[in-house]
Amino acid sequence: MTSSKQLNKTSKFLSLVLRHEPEAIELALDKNGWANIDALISKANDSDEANPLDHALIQEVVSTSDKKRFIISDDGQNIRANQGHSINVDLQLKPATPPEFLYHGTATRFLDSILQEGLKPQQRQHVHLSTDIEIATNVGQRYGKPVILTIKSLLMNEQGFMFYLSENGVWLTKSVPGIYINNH
Ligand code: HQG
Repeated sequence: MTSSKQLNKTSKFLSLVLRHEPEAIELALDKNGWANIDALISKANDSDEANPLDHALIQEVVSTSDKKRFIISDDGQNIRANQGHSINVDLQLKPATPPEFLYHGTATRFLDSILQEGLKPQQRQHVHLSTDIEIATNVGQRYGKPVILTIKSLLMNEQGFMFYLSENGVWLTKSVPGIYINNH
């Protein structure tokens, strides 16, 4: 059994190379964000940054990830992050109809700017939204005192904005104009 500290460290490492900086270990992702697992293991173990990585540890991180951050391809050869990328990958997400409201957790210090210019994806490819207020609160408190924004997602969708549901249940959209945001 691997310790949760070790799993957490490896999960952060996988997030870094599969979402943000594959070049940190000279790893190639395909256009859909997949990395070959053998290549990932060998490149990770050649770099100083990583814990020793092997198939069993990767499998354990994937299956114990609370947010199901990663997915292994059906043939077992490849792995990718389900969402959260800053690099430009095509996850081939299908447009989906969102519920009437979705929630976005942020920090109070961002509020003025968000209400003025809307929600932007910042470093990532999408704005991340949740059906669950508790999850949104946890997301928001990563940056300070959390505040939950209610997004009129169905109305947005009816007015032409596309929504996508990631493999791990996160709702994604390109941006949210201020008129669709309620600050309570
Ligand atoms: C804020 C984690 C000022 C936005 C989580 C957020 C999530 C603005 C921050 C996932 C703004 C970006 C994503 C504007 C947006 N002015 N601030 N106009 N528009 N912001 O981390 O949604 O654990 O890129 O509110 O669980 O916090 O990594 O996005 O506070 O699902 O798997 O700019 O990351 O997942 O922060 O988090 P992020 P996020 P993992």
